[in-house]
Amino acid sequence: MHCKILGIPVQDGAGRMGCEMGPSALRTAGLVAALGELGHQVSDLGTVVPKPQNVKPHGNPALKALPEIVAWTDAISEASYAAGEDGMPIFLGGDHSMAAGTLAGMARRAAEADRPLFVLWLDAHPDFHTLDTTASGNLHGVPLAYASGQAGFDGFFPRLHTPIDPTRICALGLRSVDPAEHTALRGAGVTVHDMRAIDEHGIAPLLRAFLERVAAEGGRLHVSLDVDFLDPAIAPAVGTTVPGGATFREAHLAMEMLHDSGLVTSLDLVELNPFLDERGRTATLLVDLTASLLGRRIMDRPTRSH
Ligand code: 5AB
Ligand code: MN
Ligand code: MN
Ligand code: MN
Repeated sequence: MHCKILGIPVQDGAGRMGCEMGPSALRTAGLVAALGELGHQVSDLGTVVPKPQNVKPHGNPALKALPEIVAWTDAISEASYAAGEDGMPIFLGGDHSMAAGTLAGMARRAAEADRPLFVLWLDAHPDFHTLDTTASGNLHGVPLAYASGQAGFDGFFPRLHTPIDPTRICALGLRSVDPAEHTALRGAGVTVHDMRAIDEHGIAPLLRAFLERVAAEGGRLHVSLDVDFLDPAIAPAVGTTVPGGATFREAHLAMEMLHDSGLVTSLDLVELNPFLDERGRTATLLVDLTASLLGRRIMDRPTRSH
């Protein structure tokens, strides 16, 4: 596999500063070496730079940094589209607003290859607000709604080449959903497995069912991993901690299953705030999870799980 690493140091979408240090922390924690040790070719494509542009004022007075995030989204869309020509792009965030661009770029790539794009959204939150419904105004809470073509972004965010079909999105690990997001997720037909579902069924059957669908439809799969998917006890370096997240083994198992599926074509690592970390442990955990997704395993397995 040719892994293409792209740094996206956006932090204006989050409520607090620090995510701009995320790409540096992930590189410092040894991401390139970890992937190299698994036999992958790794290219570091460097860092995305935002493309400033005129954005008209929006009616929602709560919105924060709209022109900045629009500038990032445009640049990220183009850069991720370019990176997605071949190999496996790994996007190092950066707050989750960057997924507006990575999803747009990967959806455009998939459409050109005549393949449906599926999204696995690993997060405590669905990030399914529109510019009109967000109460915090923090734009890391909107990328999934934007990329799946929900109303209200026209004339503000860059026009989508290919909106992602919301029924091809699976959100796993949710435990903080705002009322407007709840309504919108149900209306759009997003598959949601909240933490309760993981508690009741285990993460494996929920993920397996989704992966079987992706395979059956010949899809590509983009994985968006928000640090707050993980329990804050193992991943403290995030501004939006919510108790009751995925455990160390649940997260690794998900990554191991994703690897075995052979379906993953791109990955976001987002919301790491190194200013809040404890001696790099969250950055190190993210590197280890990425390694599991790219083939690191405890023991050889006689058969694939899919
Ligand atoms: B994250 C909240 N829904 O809109 C909002 O960390 C949280 O990228 C958004 O998932 C969390 O501010 C965004 C309350
Ligand atoms: Mn453009
Ligand atoms: Mn998120
Ligand atoms: Mn989140």
